[in-house]
Amino acid sequence: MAMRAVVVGVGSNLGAREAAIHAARYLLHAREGIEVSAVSPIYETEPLGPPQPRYLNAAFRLQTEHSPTELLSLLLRTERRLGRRRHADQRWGPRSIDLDLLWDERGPHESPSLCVPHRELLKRDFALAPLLDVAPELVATFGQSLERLGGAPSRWTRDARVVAETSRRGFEVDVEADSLADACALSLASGACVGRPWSSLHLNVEADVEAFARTVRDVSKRGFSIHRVSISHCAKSQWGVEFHGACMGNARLTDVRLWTTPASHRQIRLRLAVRY
Ligand code: A4P
Ligand code: MG
Repeated sequence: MAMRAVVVGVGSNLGAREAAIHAARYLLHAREGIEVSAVSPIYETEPLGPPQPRYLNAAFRLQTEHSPTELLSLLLRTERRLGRRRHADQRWGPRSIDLDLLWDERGPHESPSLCVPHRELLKRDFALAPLLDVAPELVATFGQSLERLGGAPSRWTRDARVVAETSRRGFEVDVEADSLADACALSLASGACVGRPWSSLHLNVEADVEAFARTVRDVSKRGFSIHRVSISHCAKSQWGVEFHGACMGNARLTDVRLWTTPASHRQIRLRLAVRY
């Protein structure tokens, strides 16, 4: 199937919202057959629906060869990997990440599980504004609907509340990673994108530190360069892994530690320190 453009709407109002948006971008970009070609600004918006925290909303433009239904299952899987748990009784309730297929260059799609363009699109400024940022060719089609809703919501700025989510101890993203390399790259991507000194990641994967050291090579294939890796056996049968000198943009990874605890060898915790 030939590549075409689609736009995915992103929303988050629980946890480290901005990190979740960047992590979603990374996870989608890392899939075969998907390239994230544009990312809108991030808007902070008033919640629609029951009382709940404010949202961060954005949109990704993708070049993809996947069918709409394949894309929907990829989006749902990506939401699960970022800790989204659905509650059947909670329509429009708070969520760590929401990924909706807003628009498809190939035209409308209607099936029991998927409707594109998204059914609520024309009623939502928080979806329309970022959509038009990444698909300006749609201004003629959807611009008037956005004006009717009062225009674009005010641009998000790094306000105190957002900083509080991610400063001091850093932020946490709960991820089910397919591999440690994936988890590490993901953590780097989300940490480096938001410019925070620390990110920490809880993994539910079966792995040991030797396997981790081997997969570090895979991490470097994803655009990070790593110069030195060392593994040490810490007290109380805890393992530590450190590596130094990974780069992403102007970020310099200065320290990485990975450890398992004797109580739960399946729980692996990864903490990364990134300096700017
Ligand atoms: N589905 C059908 N069409 C689509 C599509 N185009 N994209 C089906 C994605 N999914 C689509 O999704 C339920 C099912 O919709 C999917 O499994 C798929 O088969 P969901 O995200 O679990 O649904 P939900 O959240 O319970 O309800 P709904 O109506 O989809 O919620 P929305 O539309 O996602 O809205 N306020 C602000 N400011 N910003 C927001 O982003 N988001 C919501 C949730 C509420 N309030 C908000 C925001
Ligand atoms: Mg949704």
